[in-house]
Amino acid sequence: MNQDDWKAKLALIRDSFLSTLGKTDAAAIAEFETHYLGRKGELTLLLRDLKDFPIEERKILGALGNALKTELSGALDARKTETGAGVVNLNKSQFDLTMAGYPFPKGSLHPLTVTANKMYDGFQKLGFSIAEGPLIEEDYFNFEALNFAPDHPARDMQDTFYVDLKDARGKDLLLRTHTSPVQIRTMKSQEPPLRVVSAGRVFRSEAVDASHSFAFHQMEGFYVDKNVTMADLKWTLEAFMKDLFGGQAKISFSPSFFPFVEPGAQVAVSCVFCKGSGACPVCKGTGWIELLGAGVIHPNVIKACGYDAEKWSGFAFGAGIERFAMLLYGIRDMRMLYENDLRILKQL
Ligand code: FA5
Repeated sequence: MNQDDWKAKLALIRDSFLSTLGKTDAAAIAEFETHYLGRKGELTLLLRDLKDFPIEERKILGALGNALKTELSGALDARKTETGAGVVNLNKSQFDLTMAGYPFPKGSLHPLTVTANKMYDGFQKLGFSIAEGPLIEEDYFNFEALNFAPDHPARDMQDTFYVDLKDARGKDLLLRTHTSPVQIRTMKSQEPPLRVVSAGRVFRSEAVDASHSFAFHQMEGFYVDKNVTMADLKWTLEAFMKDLFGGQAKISFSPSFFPFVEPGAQVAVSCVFCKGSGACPVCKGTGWIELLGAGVIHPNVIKACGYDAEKWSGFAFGAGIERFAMLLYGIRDMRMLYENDLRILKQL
């Protein structure tokens, strides 16, 4: 086929299309469309023949063919509107408009995410900003800069999962055992004063029970400024807990040891399940649920981050997010938070 033959065929298609379109009614319009514009329609096949023309001719003929396609599609749409083709008359249709619709199952945030968000909100109201840190961590950030000497027995407090890869200092990489390395990373990269919280997953080689997991979540918080004391820590945590749990929650501070704080404390909240009476397995008969460790940042940590320990001081805390979720949602067994049983999640 030469150029002229191709053009003549194009003109024929145009004439035939336009002269029959006006006579085509709504019932026949789909067939009409397939005949000319469908995958094996007349115009489509003619356009396909363009592949046999030299490139320069193909450009010119292709433009003509595409222009006709646009023209015919427009005319077809106008005819469809005119004849009412494709419009469903709901009053006369087979649809039962009184039938109830299908419910769409709605997704929602996981209770641990909701809890972390509530905790973030509480601390943001107190002027804290958010930071993040990696899950695979270096010994230096997870232990050494936090005042754990290489052979310090306190390293055994947190049974560590090691990764079979070395860091730049030649030490095995590890899965972070707590969120405290974020303190070091943030302090090393920013100047004080700092007020920061950071939530995320942590890992410990621990047996699983109703209140322990081997992969759980913590929220770290710390405040570094001039003259920060234990009193600031107590005030901040009490204000946060009152906001989160309401006025009725009682909070207890008891002395504790962490190498990176001095003094250190464990903070517990009165058990919501037995109302603090102690007659319950969740708090193991104590009436209190341990929520977090905290204390005044050890001067060695302040120094390890390059700050002047005479000038700057701070407090830090690390809270178990699962424990907060258990209290907020009345969950007696932490494992329920990981099983993702929709019957449970939908109730929360
Ligand atoms: C720490 O992890 C310290 N980094 C906290 C800290 C930060 C102290 C800053 C001082 C200054 P601890 O191991 O106690 O501390 O854990 C903190 C909280 O995590 C606990 O109070 C508890 O709420 C939660 N937690 C600890 N172990 C588990 C576990 N296996 N499963 C679930 N939650 C846990």
